[in-house]
Amino acid sequence: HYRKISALIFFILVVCLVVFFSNSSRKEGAFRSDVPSNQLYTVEVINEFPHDPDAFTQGLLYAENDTLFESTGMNGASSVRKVTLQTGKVKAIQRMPYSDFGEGLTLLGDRLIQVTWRQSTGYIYDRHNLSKFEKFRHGMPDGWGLATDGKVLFGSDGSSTLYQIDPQTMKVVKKQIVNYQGDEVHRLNELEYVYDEVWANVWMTDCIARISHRDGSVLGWILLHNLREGLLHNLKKQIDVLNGIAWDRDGDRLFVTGKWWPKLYEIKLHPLK
Ligand code: DDQ
Ligand code: CA
Repeated sequence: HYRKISALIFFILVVCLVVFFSNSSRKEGAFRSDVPSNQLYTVEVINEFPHDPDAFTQGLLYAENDTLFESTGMNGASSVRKVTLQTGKVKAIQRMPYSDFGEGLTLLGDRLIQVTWRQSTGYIYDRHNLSKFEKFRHGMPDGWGLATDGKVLFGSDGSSTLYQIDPQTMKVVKKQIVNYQGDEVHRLNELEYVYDEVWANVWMTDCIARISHRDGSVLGWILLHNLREGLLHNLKKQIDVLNGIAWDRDGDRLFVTGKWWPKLYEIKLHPLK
């Protein structure tokens, strides 16, 4: 009798596990095995630059003249900074109060716009001296990524929703569920507007999703696991996830880095053969 019950419990457990794993693989577009190869890209490293290994990178953007702006997170270590591409040197920094956890960052005209993690608030800074203009509330439950096409702000909150925010009122004007062939893509993190698409780091993966802001569909996946492998090779200090995409529109250069990564990479995409 006892043996029968334990066999039954074992059987139920196996069924649960099978259902759980088939469900999770169905939902996570990033891990499907039936992705057409013309939607997959690998990256070639064109250049390596130093990056502050104490920067818990949450937002990254290219301004001009080899200058990047970066937002960093962690309570007590959050900041907005202006960084020289070639040296990784911090040229100017605005530190945030301990209570603030810096997240996504974007540049619209002279205004550097940053969201914070859990307060549904953000800050606007003067791009020239990083002085604070104002604090605002955004309509997202959480603040993760931020980008702009020059007209609207694109925002993410760690879910599968891509938000569009009016930069004048800071109100959410549109929400889209990001999906890959109908399956939701969760944990959207740092964002960048590139080639009229919205690119998103998927949190805790070495993947970037190329999202259409027209309908939220994922057009392709960029696979960047080779960067982590390169970093782990000669590592002195702990690193965290891939995070931070920047695009130099005029020079058509792409940059990526990660949280506490000692390097920032200029990359080139190649379709997977
Ligand atoms: N996020 O960037 C993915 C939105 C948050 C990452 C936070 C990871 C570190 C947590 C440390 C907790 C300190 C409050
Ligand atoms: Ca970015």
